[in-house]
Amino acid sequence: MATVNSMKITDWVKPGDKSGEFKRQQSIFRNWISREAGAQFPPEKGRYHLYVSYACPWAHRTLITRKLKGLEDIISFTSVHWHLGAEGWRFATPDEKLPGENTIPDPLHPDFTHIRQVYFSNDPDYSGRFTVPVLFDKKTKLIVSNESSEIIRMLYHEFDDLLPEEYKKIDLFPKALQAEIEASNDWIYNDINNGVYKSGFATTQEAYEKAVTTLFSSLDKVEDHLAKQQAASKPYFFGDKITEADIRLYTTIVRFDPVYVQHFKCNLRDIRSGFPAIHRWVRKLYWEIPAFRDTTDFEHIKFHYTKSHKQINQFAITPLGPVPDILPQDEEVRAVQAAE
Ligand SMILES: N[C@@H](CCC(=O)N[C@@H](CS)C(=O)NCC(=O)O)C(=O)O
Repeated sequence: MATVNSMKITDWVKPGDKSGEFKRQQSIFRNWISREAGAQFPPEKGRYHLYVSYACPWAHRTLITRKLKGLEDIISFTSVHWHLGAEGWRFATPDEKLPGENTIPDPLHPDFTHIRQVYFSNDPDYSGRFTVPVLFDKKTKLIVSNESSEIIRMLYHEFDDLLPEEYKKIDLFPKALQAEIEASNDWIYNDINNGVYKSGFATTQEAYEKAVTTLFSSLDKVEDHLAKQQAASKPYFFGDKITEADIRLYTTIVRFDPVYVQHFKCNLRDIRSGFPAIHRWVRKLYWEIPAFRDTTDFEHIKFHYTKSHKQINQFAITPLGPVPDILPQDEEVRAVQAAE
């Protein structure tokens, strides 16, 4: 059985930890692509590769950003298979037909079967977790970064010299909003993005209740905020342009009803019946912006969580609902329709 710091890959809470709380580890590879002269990792077309999983909300951030910034021909990517087993993420085999563009064997290392081999090829003594996303430099064969919050920021402007004007001008982290975005990232990460995991992986009642009540009070805060924005005809988190705040919140919200409500016990309410402004916002992104819809794969998402986390779902049965995974923009659940 594979171990990480004497923990099994599938131990989400350290065995014997009396708090029962899930604690996410820090990412280890923290280099930057930079267009400054002499940079170790300069922006170049075709040089970098993203290893992602369509299931993973952190990796999903990088796929959305890559597409919003028009970097499809500049940065290649591979998605792993949706199943996370005892050896961590694995690549699809050549005979497997899986949904999602580029869910294929590792095109850079045809003999690699697992993401862990990419980590060990950089550091044979690597003792952290084998997480996605991984931003890989094909030229030096080095991992640039395995931290999604930093990878997305490298994509905002470092490649701009290679991009046409229409993409160059897309600014997902505008100066005037940076302080507000940073402030919202802080509580949205702790309470919502990571909050669903803290709720789902908790091994004590206390740890679960603390996480789930914090999660829902922060969802209420998001609901109030988006309702005010929408009342002022501003569809996105910070106005009428998409920013990092939308990307980071979306990847959790789009998974909420299909997975987190039942699998992670985040069930005080669901989005479609309990948070009208969030529901409007997430559907606008999904249905109107291809960078969101085309990178969202509900089969990877549902199968990954329900068939990988055996300690939560022993028989790996994937619930059929909710139906549909996401509602069309002009349709509401019956109770909402009736109330209208
Ligand atoms: N801080 C990292 C977290 C990434 C992360 O935890 N990814 C999960 C998938 S959702 C993973 O690969 N987990 C595998 C493992 O922990 O063994 C980031 O944001 O890039």
